[in-house]
Amino acid sequence: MMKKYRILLIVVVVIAVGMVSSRAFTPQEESVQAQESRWQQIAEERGLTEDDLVAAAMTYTPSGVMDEYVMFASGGHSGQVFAIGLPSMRLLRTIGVFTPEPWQGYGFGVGEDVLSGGDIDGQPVRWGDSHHPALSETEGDYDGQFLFINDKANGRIAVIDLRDFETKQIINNPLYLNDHGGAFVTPNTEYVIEGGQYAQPLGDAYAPLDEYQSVYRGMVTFWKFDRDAGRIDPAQSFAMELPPYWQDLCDAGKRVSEGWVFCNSLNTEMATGGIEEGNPPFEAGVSRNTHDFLHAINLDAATAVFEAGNTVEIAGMPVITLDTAIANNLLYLMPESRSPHGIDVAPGGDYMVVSGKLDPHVTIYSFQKIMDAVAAGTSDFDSYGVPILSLESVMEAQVEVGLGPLHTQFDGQGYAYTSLFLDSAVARWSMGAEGYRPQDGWTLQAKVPVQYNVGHIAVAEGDTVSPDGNYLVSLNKWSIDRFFNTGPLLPQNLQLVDISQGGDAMQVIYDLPLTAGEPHYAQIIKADKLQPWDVYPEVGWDPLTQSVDENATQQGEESIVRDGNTVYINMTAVRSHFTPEHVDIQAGDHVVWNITNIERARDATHGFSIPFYGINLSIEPGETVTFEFDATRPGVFAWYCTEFCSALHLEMMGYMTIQP
Ligand code: K7E
Ligand code: CUA
Repeated sequence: MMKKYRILLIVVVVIAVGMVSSRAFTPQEESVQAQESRWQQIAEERGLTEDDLVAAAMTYTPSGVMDEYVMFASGGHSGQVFAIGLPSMRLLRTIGVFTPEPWQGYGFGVGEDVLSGGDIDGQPVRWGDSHHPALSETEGDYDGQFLFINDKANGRIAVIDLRDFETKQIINNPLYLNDHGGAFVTPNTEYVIEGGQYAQPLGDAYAPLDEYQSVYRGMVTFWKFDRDAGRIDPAQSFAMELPPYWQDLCDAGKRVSEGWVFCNSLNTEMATGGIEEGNPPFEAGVSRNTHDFLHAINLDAATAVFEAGNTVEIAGMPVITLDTAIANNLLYLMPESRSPHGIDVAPGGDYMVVSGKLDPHVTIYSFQKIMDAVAAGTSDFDSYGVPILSLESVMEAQVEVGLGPLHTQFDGQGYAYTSLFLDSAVARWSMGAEGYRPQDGWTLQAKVPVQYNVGHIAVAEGDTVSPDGNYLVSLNKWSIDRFFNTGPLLPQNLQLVDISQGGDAMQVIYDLPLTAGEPHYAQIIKADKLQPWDVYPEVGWDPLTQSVDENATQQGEESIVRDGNTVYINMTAVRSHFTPEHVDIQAGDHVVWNITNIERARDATHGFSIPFYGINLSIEPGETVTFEFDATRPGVFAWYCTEFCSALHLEMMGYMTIQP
């Protein structure tokens, strides 16, 4: 398809140029020529190259045409998630996750049940650093049902239901106040993995920094996902204590390595900083050793240990202690290049790729060799007694890719792609193993410059058992000179790269500035795997339970009922009125207000806002919402619908009067 467009374009350009001849044209030919001339004229006026025209043709999506892929990008410290269409790179949807979001009415009257799930010791935390999104998987392939994402800043995990693209659950990890190695799912989404990052005493306890080696610990948590309930089930979840290295990213084994989990780490030096006390600063202290440790965790065996009750409880969370993990052969360490970043399991589950930020290579580990080394045993242990497998025994290959390698993804042609932060480039290299590209060996194939400072990359379905390839998105931290200057705070730049052609052909074909937090990582799913609802299945739908709320107000049943100081308002919304239109109450009343949008038409969303009381709702067709507040301030409050829903939308309002 893409190849066809490219050829077509070149043909059109050639024809247009060829038309500069003197023979007389029929009127039909003249009209075609006028069209083509216009096209060529624009290209000339704007100084577009042939590559530019190819890029335009690959990404331009005519009105009404749908995108082939949907990318879910984290919103960084905006605490949100973005759904972006590919190849058009159009922003399709913002999803409020850790942060109240007014357009969706999330956290302004409703949504508090979800947001408060992430409270920490009763303390509301209303922002997050949404970091690594993870689509739910079935047999290692995205199934389009759920999306998980971690909050790096506060150590939390959220669950988004992709039937309505809404956040259903936020769960706080009681062991830790930060995380990084999450969210990643096991191949059938039995577990959502949340690894820690900055070591601390487990259970959010206090200990001075000079007790770092004895009391501070790393951890990884395995949150059990209940697919039917669409929720993480904390009662079935457990964690594992790890040495106080800074576990960084994790990835679940798949296919041959299913049942194992891999986490890389930095700061095996166990540096605690303190430049003000004459210690090496963190950035030097954590990079003194030539190697850090890749962790291999036998999750299947760990689950058996958990189910046997061989855990201790810390802050309510069952934890497999480090000693238990060692005694049950659950944990192995392998050297990896210093200050590594990224651990990515290849589609076959047979190889693990680790980048060393300060090493121009990626290192490829063989799962079979790891298993052989485990079976052979080792006499090398770290200071906590965790067995260390030698690098020679588990390494398959190293490929020199460039400066500052971070993250790797895969395509369906046996290539791997690694982001190069310092080079501001993406490298394509061949995987020289059976099932990939044995004919090419483990070699660098090509690099494409990106603008600038790329962190993660995402290939279409590029971390599943069957990557699509075709497109790669480079999530760049800096945009510098790519866009009109809007002041010193600049957007991040997401660049779409065409990787459909093999060999050394890779081309940046679109730049998307995003102005909300740091869109840190993304996953790209084939659009037809998503089955979102057009409207809620039935009138009176509660999106939190994904079922009809029996207390929902149905048409003809609208009412205002007083019970002592509590006033129940049962309202419907339909173009272009709310029923009832008057609410007269007393100061001091407690108000329980239910509104059902009884529409069945697509896109017939109604908003609802009350001034002063901070109420702002988005009520989608079929949805019912209930919110409560105390009528503390008397006065006249005009509510109105905030969605321009019809010609008489302005009239879609009502009065709440509160008598002193
Ligand atoms: Cu996803 Cu640095 Cu947080 Cu890479 S990690 S950029
Ligand atoms: Cu409903 Cu405007």
